[in-house]
Amino acid sequence: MENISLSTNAKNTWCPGCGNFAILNSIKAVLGGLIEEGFPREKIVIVSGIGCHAKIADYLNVNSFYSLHGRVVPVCEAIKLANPELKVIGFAGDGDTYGEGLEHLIFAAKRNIDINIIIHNNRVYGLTTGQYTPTSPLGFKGRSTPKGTKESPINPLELMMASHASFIARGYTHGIELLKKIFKEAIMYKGFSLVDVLQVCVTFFNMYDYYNKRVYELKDYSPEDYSLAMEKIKEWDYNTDSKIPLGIFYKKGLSNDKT
Ligand SMILES: Cc1ncc(C[n+]2csc(CCOP(=O)(O)OP(=O)(O)O)c2C)c(N)n1
Ligand code: SF4
Ligand SMILES: [Mg+2]
Repeated sequence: MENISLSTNAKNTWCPGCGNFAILNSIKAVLGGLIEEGFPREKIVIVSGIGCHAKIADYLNVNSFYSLHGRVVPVCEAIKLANPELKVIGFAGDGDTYGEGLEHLIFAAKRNIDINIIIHNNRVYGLTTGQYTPTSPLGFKGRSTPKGTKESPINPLELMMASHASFIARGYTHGIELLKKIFKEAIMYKGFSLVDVLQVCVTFFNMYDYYNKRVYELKDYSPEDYSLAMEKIKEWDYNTDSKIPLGIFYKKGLSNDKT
């Protein structure tokens, strides 16, 4: 049996307390488990964008492709089309994929390409030091909006529902067990899967207190019901004080022919 270490020698430069550590540790556990069960490590490929999240490619010892800002999804699609046997996982930022490159996400969902996209949704541009993104709340004060943004955020999960995504989930970086469960199911799903992770950026948008008071896990819930999924996805619109459901909102029972 292979000695499964997915760590690398790269120096980690994320800020102490950054939610990206939870994503890294969860994915290491899930991929390590898959490899232990016999899935060939060489058939796993990860793709990252540009941003703090993207450094995950340096910290995970599997095949990886560091792409361009906003271009995680087309690179994942191209790899999958070139070799459908590969398991392709994209790690993207909220600025990276809900802003620049959003059209790729919509079409990958619509076409049901068999890739897994994980969004480190810290609702801010972390690497470039704190500008607003499509998921920053109304009034967000950052480097580019010192008086507060006048735009309301989008709910990316609602957008994914409207784009016919087959698998839609939300995780949170404070709660690694749930994150592992969601990642495993999304990675094993045959079809397009999107996991939006509320990833706290402690330096530019520390939302731990806000999230900790509101998050709850979906239980006794059927993810195959489109209307119910839409209702749950709309429960929190990224702006309000409502509760924030976590888990798998939607999962189509039968996926189409992917490629
Ligand atoms: C085409 C292009 N546009 C803009 C940039 C500058 N840029 C680098 S990272 C970044 C934002 C990163 O924010 P996000 O995707 O949310 O990732 P995070 O750092 O928060 O993980 C921007 C605008 C770039 N590198 N390339
Ligand atoms: S700036 Fe934010 S997202 Fe980037 S490493 Fe620091 S805490 Fe994490
Ligand atoms: Mg971001």
